[in-house]
Order: sequence, then C-alpha cells, then structure tokens
Amino acid sequence: MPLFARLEQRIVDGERNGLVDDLDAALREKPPLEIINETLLAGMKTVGELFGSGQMQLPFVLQSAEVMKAAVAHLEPHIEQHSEGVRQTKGRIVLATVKGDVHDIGKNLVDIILSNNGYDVVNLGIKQPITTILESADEHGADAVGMSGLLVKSTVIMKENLEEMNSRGVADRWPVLLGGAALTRGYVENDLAALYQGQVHYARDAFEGLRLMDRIMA
Ligand code: B1M
Repeated sequence: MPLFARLEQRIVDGERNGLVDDLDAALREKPPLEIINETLLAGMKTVGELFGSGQMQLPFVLQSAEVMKAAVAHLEPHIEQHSEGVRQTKGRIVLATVKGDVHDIGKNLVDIILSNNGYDVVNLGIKQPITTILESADEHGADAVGMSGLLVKSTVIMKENLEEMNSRGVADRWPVLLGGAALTRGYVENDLAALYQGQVHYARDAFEGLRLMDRIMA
C-alpha cells in the first residue's frame, strides 16, 4: 500500500507498529500540517463513519484516537513556528472541552495551531465546568475563551455556559470561540450570538480558529 494510504489506514485500524517510521517518511514528502489535515483526519473521518453506522465498536474507536494522538504528538515538533524572533505573545486563550465531553483531539489541534502562531494557550483539558474555565481565564488574564465539544449534548452545555457568562456579567470581558463537530455555523451565529451579550464566534476548524483569534486581537 502507498505510504499515505497506509498512514490513513493505520488511524482506522488503530495500528501503532511502524507508525513512527511511516510518519518520518511522510515528513520527507509533505509538511506536518498537510499530513495531519489530508491524511490523518481522513482516517478519523472514516472511524467516525464506521462507528456511526455500527461497524466499529467503541474500544476500537479509542484505539484509533490513541494512534491519532501519538501521530500528532510525533509531528508537532516539526510544525513551523510562526512567532518571530523573541517570542512576543499575540494574545492568550483559555481552551477547554466542555463539561461531560471527553473528545479532545480537535481541541488539541486548535492548541497546536494557535501555539505555533504566537498565542499563549492555557489548555484545561476535558470535561471542564464553566466555573473552572472562567476562574482560569481570570487567573491567566485571558483575552478569549475557547470551548470545544463534539456531543450534541455539548451544544446545550455551551449555550448554558454563555448564559452563565451573561449572568456573571463577564460577557464583554471574554470573546468566545466555539468549535466541534456537533456545532453548526447557523446555531452559533444566529441562536447563540442572539443570546450572548459579548462576541461569540464559530470555528469550523483549527485554522478558522486562528483567523478568528487574529481578528479578535486586531
Ligand atoms: Co465519540 N462520538 N463518543 N469518541 N467520537 C462522536 C463525536 C460521534 C459523532 C460518533 C458517531 O456517532 N458517529 C458521537 C456523538 C453523537 C452525538 O452526540 N449525537 C460520539 C459518541 C456517541 C460517543 C460516546 C457517547 C460513545 C459511548 O460512550 N457510547 C462517548 C462519549 C463520551 C463523553 O464524551 N462523555 C464517546 C467516546 C469517544 C472516544 C473516547 C472513544 C473517542 C475520543 C477520544 C479523544 O478525543 N481523546 C471518540 C472519538 C474519536 C469520536 C469520533 C469518531 C472522532 C472525533 C475526532 O477526534 N475527530 C467522533 C465522530 C465524528 O466526529 N464524526 C465521535 C477528529 C477531530 C480533529 O475533529 O474534534 O471535530 P473535531 O475537531 C475539528 C473541528 O470540529 C474543529 O477543529 C478540528 C479540526 O481542525 N474544532 C474546533 C474542534 N474544537 C474546536 C474548538 C475551537 C475551534 C475549532 O475553538 C475553541
């Protein structure tokens, strides 16, 4: 099987043996972000489809996710840093997967892209209640708050989180960046924007997250 097809299949099969050798070979042909976006994410998409149609059981999804994480971790040091010379931060964001949700591959990609483009990222991890997110944003003097979630339930949690930020009177303090597979642009830009008293933005992927942060900080 050709190299990139094999790498994609490794994600689907959750196969770690030979992963590093294949990644190193891939790095000689393409930049790391291209490998992540074109090859590894295609594998995760197939995993999602197989799981959604009942053809793959959860433990195997977890195995695929672990291989995906290992692959991204191996590629990350090779991603070009876009922050010039003496590192000057473009801004700081507190990032978390919302309460009740364990999905973190997308959030961690957002962390990598923002960190490699001059932002300070405080990554709180998974299943984070809004109280913790806001305490951290306050403690770190964050310029924005980012929430990720992949479950349909998480879209409801995000709405509750924004309502909580309204009622605490901190909406004008922190623009909010939202992302994750269960969200739609319409839901964020119409429904959530109508209720949140500050700025709320939808990012389809990590690169849109970067563009939005650049706009927020401009
Ligand atoms: Co689960 N899972 N999962 N899962 N899982 C989904 C989300 C699901 C759609 C699968 C399916 O049914 N087809 C489904 C949700 C259905 C729903 O809610 N309607 C589902 C389910 C049901 C579950 C469980 C409930 C299963 C169970 O226990 N019976 C359970 C939930 C546990 C919980 O959260 N409490 C569960 C568990 C798991 C694993 C642990 C096995 C594993 C996660 C491992 C991990 O993350 N460490 C897992 C996985 C891997 C998936 C799928 C297959 C792949 C997710 C992924 O990593 N995609 C997923 C299927 C799918 O999404 N179609 C599925 C790759 C990743 C890069 O994409 O995170 O969307 P994503 O990130 C993108 C963008 O969305 C965006 O940028 C990234 C790309 O650049 N983005 C942001 C994301 N966050 C952002 C934040 C931003 C900006 C952009 O700014 C802040």
